[in-house]
Amino acid sequence: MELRQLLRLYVIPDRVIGAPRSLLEQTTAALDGGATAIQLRDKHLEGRELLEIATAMAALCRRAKALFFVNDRLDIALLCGAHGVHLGQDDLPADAARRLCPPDFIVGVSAQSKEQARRAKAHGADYLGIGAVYPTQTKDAAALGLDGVRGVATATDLPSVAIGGINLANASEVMAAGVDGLSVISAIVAAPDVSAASRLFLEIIDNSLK
Ligand code: TZP
Ligand code: MG
Repeated sequence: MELRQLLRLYVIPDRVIGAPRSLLEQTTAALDGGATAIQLRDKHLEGRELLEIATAMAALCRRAKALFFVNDRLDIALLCGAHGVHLGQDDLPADAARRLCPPDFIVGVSAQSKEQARRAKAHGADYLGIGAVYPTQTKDAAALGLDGVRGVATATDLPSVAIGGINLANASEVMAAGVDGLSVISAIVAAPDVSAASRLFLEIIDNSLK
């Protein structure tokens, strides 16, 4: 499947927001519900434990034929057998990361503006994470709004996912802003039924792409 299609429902498990379920339980449930990509994003775990969890998450994703990404940590992404890494504006630049990666490794970059999107493409990024779309309690990030997302998404021809404050009620309007998929934390991992929530998101996303 093409990268664009594999980015349709990009779920980011979270130890705190998704508690009491573990990262692995959240991953399994999201994959059962049809998540097409999973990202390990944890700003607190040390390398050893992160590598152990990443390796287990990578195996679950491979079995489900979903993509697996590690946020920030290229070293962990390369070591655990992830499909790629996701880098923010303060992380390694994509072109530097590329020098350490095998050729088919996927490098995703966060972009909040057209300029950042164009630079990410020039540096060899494979896809963009665009956001925050809406204000969210999950991360202190400026909200771009739908017009802002549309501007960043159309600044390059890279596949893109939107992130930030996305829920079942606004999912279709976010898709209509021109992204290829949605990246979601709280509306999925804090839902009573993670699989059911994933399934509902995927249905909205697939309907938007028809
Ligand atoms: N980057 C921009 S907003 C955000 C990240 C990691 C958090 C998204 O979380 P939620 O709970 O889906 O709003
Ligand atoms: Mg980062």
